[in-house]
Amino acid sequence: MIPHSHPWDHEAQAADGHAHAGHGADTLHDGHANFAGGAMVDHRGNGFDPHELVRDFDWGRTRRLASGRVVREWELYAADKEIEVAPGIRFAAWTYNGRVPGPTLRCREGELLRIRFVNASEHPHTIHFHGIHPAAMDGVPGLGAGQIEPGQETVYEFDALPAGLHLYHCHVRPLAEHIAKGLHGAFIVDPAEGREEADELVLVMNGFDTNFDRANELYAVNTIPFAYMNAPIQVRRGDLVRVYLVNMLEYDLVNSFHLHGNLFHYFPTGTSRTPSEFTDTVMLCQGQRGILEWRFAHPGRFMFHAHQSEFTELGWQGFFEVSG
Ligand SMILES: [Cu+2]
Repeated sequence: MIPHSHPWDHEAQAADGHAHAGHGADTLHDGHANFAGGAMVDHRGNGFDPHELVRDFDWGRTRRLASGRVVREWELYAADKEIEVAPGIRFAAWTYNGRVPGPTLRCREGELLRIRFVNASEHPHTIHFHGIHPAAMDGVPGLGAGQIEPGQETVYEFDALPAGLHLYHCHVRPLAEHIAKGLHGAFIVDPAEGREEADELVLVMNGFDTNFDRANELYAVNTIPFAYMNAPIQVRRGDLVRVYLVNMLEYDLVNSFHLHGNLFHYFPTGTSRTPSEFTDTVMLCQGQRGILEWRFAHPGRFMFHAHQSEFTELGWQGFFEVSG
């Protein structure tokens, strides 16, 4: 259990919460907020690493029908899995494909999508996708295949529509528990004409209720608190950075994303090619998502974090390290 007087270092963050360059390789003991004593989560033991999944897009397998249409297929399985969400803190997660968040499913507008879902968990689950599809493919108990019992499987099939940034999650009750235990992921439908070449990143905002009081003790992007403080996300000055940002946080009404030293163009749900805002902070309810685009004008380290300071201090913060 995590005590509410959490074990990591607030003062360090206050003293060193600014972007600066030339820090060298020692990212563990340079005074940034982190777990006490520089302790680390065992990513290998978890079987997934936030530094890899930030750029991991799962395009599935494709084949072409006689009509010329592309069918894109994935296999997802639900599995119960204990993961380490803070040093020494084990959390009984429910996962898609053994990771939290689940794979970032990516496809092109207009393709036919087929997702085989196998429930290898001890609890009933579904996959509910956001997007446009028939009711029977909605992944909700009582509709179509409904709730998928342990050991059972189903296939969700629908058109990739509309272009934009969407998400998927389990829709079995109690819903908050099924989402918060880890059954959530990003779902990207690229526009038919594509998007401008960019350094693309996926950031799924989540958190963990480690003592089952229906409030989070830990906050993060891509599951592991402080992961991108320990090892910043590497980007290059002048490159177009495109972030696919999804809020899956349970138990708190809102979440937010704030970027230091820059502003970004914001495309809510990624459905329009015209940004709604040029800003440095956006606020999202659960299920809200958007695409952020910007270029770093200066080298060095730039923080990004929730602009709810409580979330920041409980783990939802990171660095971009800009080279060149
Ligand atoms: Cu579920």
